[in-house]
Amino acid sequence: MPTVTIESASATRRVPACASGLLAGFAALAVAELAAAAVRPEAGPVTAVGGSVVDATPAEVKDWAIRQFGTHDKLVLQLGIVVVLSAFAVALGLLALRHRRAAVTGVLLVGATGAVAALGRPDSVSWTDGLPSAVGAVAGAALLRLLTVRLTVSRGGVPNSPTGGADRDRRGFLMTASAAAAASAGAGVLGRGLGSARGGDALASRAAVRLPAAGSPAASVPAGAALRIPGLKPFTTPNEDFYRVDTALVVPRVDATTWRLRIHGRGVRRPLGVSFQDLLRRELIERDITLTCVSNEVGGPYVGNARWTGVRLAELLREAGVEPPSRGGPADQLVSRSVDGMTLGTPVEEVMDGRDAILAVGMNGRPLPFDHGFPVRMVVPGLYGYVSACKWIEDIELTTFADHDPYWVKREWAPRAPVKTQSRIDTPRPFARPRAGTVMVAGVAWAQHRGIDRVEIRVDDGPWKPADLATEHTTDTWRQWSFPWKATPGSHTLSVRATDRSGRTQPERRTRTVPDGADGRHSVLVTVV
Ligand SMILES: Nc1nc2c(c(=O)[nH]1)N[C@H]1C(S)=C(S)[C@@H](COP(=O)(O)O)O[C@H]1N2
Ligand SMILES: [Mo]
Repeated sequence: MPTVTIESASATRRVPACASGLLAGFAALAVAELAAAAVRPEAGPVTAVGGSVVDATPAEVKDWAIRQFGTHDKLVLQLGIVVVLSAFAVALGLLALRHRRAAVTGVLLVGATGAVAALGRPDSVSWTDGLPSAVGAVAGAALLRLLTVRLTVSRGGVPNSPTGGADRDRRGFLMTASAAAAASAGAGVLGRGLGSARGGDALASRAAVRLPAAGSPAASVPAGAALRIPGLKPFTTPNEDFYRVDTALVVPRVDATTWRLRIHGRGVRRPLGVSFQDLLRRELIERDITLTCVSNEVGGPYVGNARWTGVRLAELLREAGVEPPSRGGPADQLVSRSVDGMTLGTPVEEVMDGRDAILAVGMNGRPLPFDHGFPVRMVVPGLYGYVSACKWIEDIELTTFADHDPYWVKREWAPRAPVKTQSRIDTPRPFARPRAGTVMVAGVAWAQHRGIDRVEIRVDDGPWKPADLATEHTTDTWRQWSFPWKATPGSHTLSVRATDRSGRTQPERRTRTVPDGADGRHSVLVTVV
């Protein structure tokens, strides 16, 4: 039964072929990771390809990903890339059975894609960023060749190891495969270790920061501004709980001792270069400001309130000779750029109109956490994060809206985006089952830099009734509210709406987050028992 023999022989070769492909892919990634640790952690293939995918993702899909996976979106993306790479690896392993040279070339091509992605990243500074993918691919290709030589069909159409040699071959394959797996694991672990050790200078520089007392401290939060109601988010968001939204697959670790910020561009009469120490030597201000993401859905979690310490951005701009457009300045857009190549565009007028636009060095009394922009970030009250809150900032260019589209504006988001008036019910939670009687409904409302004047609650289709507003701290912070509800048994929908100081009440109609923030009212369905 010669047919059966050949069939089963090829089946027994398919499993090791798949394994060879996977091992080659694993080795390629591990070696690339090790090389990236030496070159630049961000130049690793998964990070580089991931970054390119993030940049190419349409706003709709990105918002969907943020909704589905929240802050885990980046982990999901990287796992996705590893899954796709594994599928490629298996396919190439199988291909190697018949067309070994094509399969080896395939590995090199995948590596070339990684190298091109790494070199194309906005923060790529040198051709060496292409090395990790290239070196990894060469290692993977070599291993694939080595492992599949024994599996390859000889010219006669039967495996080139006749009976007797088969055992020896299997043993040889297993030994090579195990050695390769062990070496790859070692390279991967070593690479990761070296990669995090590289951030050592940044870690040490952050640990050494002593924030001087602010010359202009924040007003203390009035007792009546922070309600204590179970389930209501605290007035000041702890750093650990503060939402994080950015495109960084590897959080930049910037060494504050070598960090510098450049201010230059149109209408800048005296370009400035300032160090972290320069900033700390200036008068520091401390302000409570609520930051909101434009991707926050109605009722969503991407809003937080912190006490920011830093220098007045307008003051630095004036020292550089910048005039706002209303005083004849030629630049109407301030483009901030981060160390990872992100660009954000802020209206110069707003930054210089007297509001507390801050180059922040501190968050809730501590140096900025790495996740939130260490050593320095921008915060501008009243504007969504994507048009104001540049983290890991290193460059400020004065330009115009006509001349420059920053990152998000190139991707369907509006060039100008003041925060929309919003309110959220924190408690009861959706689908909660409170007992009949008085149920405390509570939440927050925000209209940064305008202020909240009224919050109202509606039960089902009943009339809007005023909620009790907590004391206003400043117009730049959110405002808590509560509403003692006489709950009767059954299913009920609680809705909230806020009115800001300009007299605008949140509209009923919901709009999408793209292009300039969601509109509409939050509601929660509960069953009173
Ligand atoms: N460098 C950099 N800065 C950035 C971003 C980014 O992707 N990269 N995202 C912006 C967006 S969309 C928001 S909402 C805020 C979020 O700041 P947080 O992560 O500290 O909450 O940072 C802004 N600054
Ligand atoms: Mo955002």
